[in-house]
Amino acid sequence: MPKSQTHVNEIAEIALARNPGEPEFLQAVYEVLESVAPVLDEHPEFLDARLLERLIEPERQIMFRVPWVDDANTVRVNRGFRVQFNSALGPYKGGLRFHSSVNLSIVKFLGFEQIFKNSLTGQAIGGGKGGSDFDPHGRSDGEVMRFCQSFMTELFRHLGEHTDVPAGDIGVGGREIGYLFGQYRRLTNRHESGVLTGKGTGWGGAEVRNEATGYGAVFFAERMLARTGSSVAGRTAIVSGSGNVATFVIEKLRQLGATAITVSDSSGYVVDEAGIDLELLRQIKEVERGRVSEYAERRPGARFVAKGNVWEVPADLAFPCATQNELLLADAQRLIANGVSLVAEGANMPVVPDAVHLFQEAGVLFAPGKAANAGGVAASSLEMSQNAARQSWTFGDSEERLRAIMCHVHDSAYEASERYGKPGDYVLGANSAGFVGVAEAMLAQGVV
Ligand code: NDP
Ligand code: 2IT
Repeated sequence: MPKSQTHVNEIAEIALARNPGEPEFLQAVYEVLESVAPVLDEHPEFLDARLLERLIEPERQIMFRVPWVDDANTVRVNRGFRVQFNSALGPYKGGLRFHSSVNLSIVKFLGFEQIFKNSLTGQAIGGGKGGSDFDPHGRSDGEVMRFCQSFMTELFRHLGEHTDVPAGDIGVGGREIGYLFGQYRRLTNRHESGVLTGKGTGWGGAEVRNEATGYGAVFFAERMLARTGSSVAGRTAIVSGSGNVATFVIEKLRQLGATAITVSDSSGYVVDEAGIDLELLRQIKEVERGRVSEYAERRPGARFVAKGNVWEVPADLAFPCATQNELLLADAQRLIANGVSLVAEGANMPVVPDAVHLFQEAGVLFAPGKAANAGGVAASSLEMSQNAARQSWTFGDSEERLRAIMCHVHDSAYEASERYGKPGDYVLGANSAGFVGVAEAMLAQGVV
């Protein structure tokens, strides 16, 4: 066995021994380890410096109590997390997730993915992630505000524009970022715009940050298709989720002449063959904070399928945009049988490893999340630049910069897939290109 492969196997064993009971984190680590042996063959200095062993160990992990009082005057206690994974390329950067399923394994998997994603963007941002097991569903604005204030009352001491810069993720959107920023400002007596991204455009937020993850995923898909002489125009798409990423995937697909026909949430999915009506969806999800089933009730011709999943619906393109491990092997078999030609991960790690392999064997174009959904964090980095320079750029200029970054991410991943012997394997390409960027920085900065 080549030395590189023996080393990778040793690192996999160390990961398992050090992180028992963390299946999502181990899944994310193994997926990267599967790609990096050819990089170590080319760069034995990475192996000698034991960079992989350092990479899988977060620089710092913070866990804290978040006490708050609900509307019925009952005391509630949640757990808060921030995993500051790697700062070789820049301040820790990555979102906050508020969802009942959040635990250390999930925050670590997300933080680990973020290192490679952020490296791929070419922006000066390190990797981190955080969140809480707080469930915002059904909570009043006042409850969400009090929770955010309590969360920030502990987290603020670990943040800073040059230290760690959170943003949104599942359950954390513009409303939550507003409350978090307000509390940070009160505690520090500093209007430090660059400490959080995803802010409102009237108070330091950047144009296109809100749209960026979804738009970026479609730009990435369009670039993949262009390589094969095709495009999204005239195609149908199935999209899972109905939050930030899903809605802006749908919007950009429509602008480019494709039709998205599904959305979902944790209770089921909606099919609307005429194309999802975004105005109605936003009214229900963002204004009323309701469920996708209400969309089907109000939209003639649409139907709601309780508990099913969108992968049952035939289409040309698939964009999983809800959560991790939401597309299983049987779903991949079904999609392939239905003739899907491209799958792009808007969410982080939504497709299980066996299903990824099956898509690749079947010749389906497959875009891994750490490349396809990098537009969100890339636009966050643009927001940090604007905050530092006390500027704000126009929507058109910002969207053009986002498109250019997604082309760069695509081309870096594609070129790395060629270099390491599997042209068009974007998993190999994204992992290896992302790894080389951060590994070179770590090597240059010594054993720290
Ligand atoms: P939102 O909170 O805006 O939306 C999440 C959507 O996914 C909701 O429709 C939600 O339905 C559904 N969902 C969440 N968890 C589950 C679950 N366990 N089972 C079924 N459905 C679920 O989040 P985002 O759109 O921001 O994030 C979606 C994905 O994209 C996540 O994987 C996130 O990490 C990733 N991502 C987000 C970025 C961003 O900028 N926001 C950037 C890059 C990646 P319900 O309301 O029923 O829970
Ligand atoms: O998964 C992700 O890349 C995000 N949730 C966005 C992170 C960010 O800092 O904008």
